[in-house]
Amino acid sequence: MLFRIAQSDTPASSEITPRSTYADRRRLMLTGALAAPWLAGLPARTHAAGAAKLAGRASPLSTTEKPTSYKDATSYNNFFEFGTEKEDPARMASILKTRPWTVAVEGEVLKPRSFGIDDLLKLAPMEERVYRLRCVEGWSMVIPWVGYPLAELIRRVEPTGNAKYVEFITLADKAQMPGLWSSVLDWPYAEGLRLDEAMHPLTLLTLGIYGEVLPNQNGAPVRVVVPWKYGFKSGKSIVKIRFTENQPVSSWTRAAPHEYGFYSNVNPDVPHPRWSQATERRIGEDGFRQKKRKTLPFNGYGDQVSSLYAGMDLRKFF
Ligand SMILES: Nc1nc2c(c(=O)[nH]1)N[C@H]1C(S)=C(S)[C@@H](COP(=O)(O)O)O[C@H]1N2
Ligand SMILES: [Mo]
Repeated sequence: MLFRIAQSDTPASSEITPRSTYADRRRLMLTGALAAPWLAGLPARTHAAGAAKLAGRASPLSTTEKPTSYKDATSYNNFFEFGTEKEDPARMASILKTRPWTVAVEGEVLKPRSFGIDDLLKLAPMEERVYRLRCVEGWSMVIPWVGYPLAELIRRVEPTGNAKYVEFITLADKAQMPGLWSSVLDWPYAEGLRLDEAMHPLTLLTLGIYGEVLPNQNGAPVRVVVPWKYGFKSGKSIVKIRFTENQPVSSWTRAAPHEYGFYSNVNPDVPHPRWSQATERRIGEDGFRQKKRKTLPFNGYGDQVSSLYAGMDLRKFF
């Protein structure tokens, strides 16, 4: 049984959201535009059966690129807690219990506290941010994420003057996550950002995609999305957010420090030791003669974020 989000919990601003046309336009043309339920003002039924709606107001920070299909975005995933194959999370993550759920916020903050998932759902007005996400493996997607800036949460816990970094710890429960029996990574999956990166308006505390609550395979019930960094920086199913003075060690850095640095900004000029990062494959465009896309510095978000790294040698701090 999937839960419903009570209307009264939903911020008013999210109720005036124009329904975005994430639909695969080609498919739309094939099935006939008039058949598209959202054009008739009816709820879209193209997604997960019974999934709760989670709307967000359209954001000027969204890309105008065509979103990846819902099917691809929810069936080609990295979520190693459920296995290392791309189709494992969609097959295995349905057993994850996402309620009740709490996120403990601790460390260098004046007001440490736990947020229940219902607290997080009404903490700030929901926005829809259509962002590119590029995996370090060399593929990318465009996904309409629903959430609000992580800065909204950070402001409420009041970081101390010692807080320089934010660490994200994600769920590690062997009873629900078969991938934890493998030692491919050190569990729990941990990631980190510098405080100013975490406070950046693009960094999204994410609770939904495509107008619905997050499917489990995409990191339910709450994850972060950091669009200018490789996908692994965007931890899923977060249970703890810790503010620290010292730079935390991420799971991927611990596993292979010369391959995955703390920053992991998308950078076509810094190849992964085992492959180039100059181009990428957009999921859904994998036709036989499909040309790869050029990878952009900071995944195309350079205008907004390059100032965070002024004066830094991004080859050294990869
Ligand atoms: N907890 C956890 N978070 C994770 C991962 C993971 O294995 N475990 N994989 C990361 C990687 S490598 C990528 S590319 C993105 C994929 O997000 P998506 O499946 O929603 O597209 O999630 C990231 N977050
Ligand atoms: Mo990734």
